[in-house]
Amino acid sequence: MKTRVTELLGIEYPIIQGGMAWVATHELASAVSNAGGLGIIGAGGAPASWVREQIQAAKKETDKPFGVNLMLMNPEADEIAKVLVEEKVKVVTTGAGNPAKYMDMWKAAGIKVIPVVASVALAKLMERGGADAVVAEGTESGGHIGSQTTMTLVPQVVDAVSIPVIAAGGIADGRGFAAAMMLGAEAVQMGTRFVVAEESTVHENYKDRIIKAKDIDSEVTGMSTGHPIRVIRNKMTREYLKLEKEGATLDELEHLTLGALRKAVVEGDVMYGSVMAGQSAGLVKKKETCAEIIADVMNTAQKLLNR
Ligand code: TUI
Repeated sequence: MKTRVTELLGIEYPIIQGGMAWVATHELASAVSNAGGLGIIGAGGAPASWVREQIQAAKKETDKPFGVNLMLMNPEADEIAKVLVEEKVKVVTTGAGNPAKYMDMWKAAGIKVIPVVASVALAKLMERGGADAVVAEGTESGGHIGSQTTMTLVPQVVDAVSIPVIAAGGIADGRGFAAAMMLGAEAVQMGTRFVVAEESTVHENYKDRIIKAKDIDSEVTGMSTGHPIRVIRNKMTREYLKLEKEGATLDELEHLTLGALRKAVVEGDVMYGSVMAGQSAGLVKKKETCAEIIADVMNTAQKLLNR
């Protein structure tokens, strides 16, 4: 399928893998790129040296384009922004902030810049700043989220900018893909479904928890801290939400979540860890290779769109 996004990125299918902290390693990114989508390495909160190693490993595993997501709250964000230029990364997505201060440097290096936005205002600002496309991410997504739903955000961003829009949040199959196209998107970004991919290196307990998840199993922590994070409900979230309701301090809340994502992804502690996932977890039913996931999404979508 050809869209402005496949042309821009030089990929076969308009499917981008979310740049998930701790989850989106070079193994997952190169598998998605080799399957014809755009794989993304997620810098998350990792040091710049780790990001460089991941990029170098991915280059050995694929000759197709791949990208890196810079999570802008990373304390080494400035350094990572430079590593992306030095390593000649082709595509950068950003999350959890405004990447304006890096835009000129990245554009001068010929990098395709695709900020993730959760509002029309930021989408317009990013277009003015030289972004090549935007990911419009709805509140159905996992991890750090905005408040608009995908259904309402995507068409409003499409109307507000001329650059291509990539839809994210709640999309995990060909039906979601087709719906996103109807809203005016020219590609989709999927995270949760790729967490469960065979090539994903996350702990099996994490994958099993997503596969087991029902529609209502996610909730949002951190509303009061200004950093709302969607995760699968467990002992940690119950404790967190109780403390949040009782007016706990930022310090107390942070103590509970500190290292919690690592605990879930690496140690497989899905009771006390932070099991970030989108509302689409209820749609994810089995472990498959990235190639099988992409083929399934595209087959269903093509049938629906050609009707
Ligand atoms: O970034 C994400 N999702 C993430 S990042 C992450 S790691 C993390 N861990 C602990 C605390 C915070 C983050 C887990 N999941 N998605 C992209 C995204 N960006 N969604 C929403 C936004 C966003 C929100 C506010 C982008 C910009 C923004 O404000 C811009 C401004 O003006 O500062």
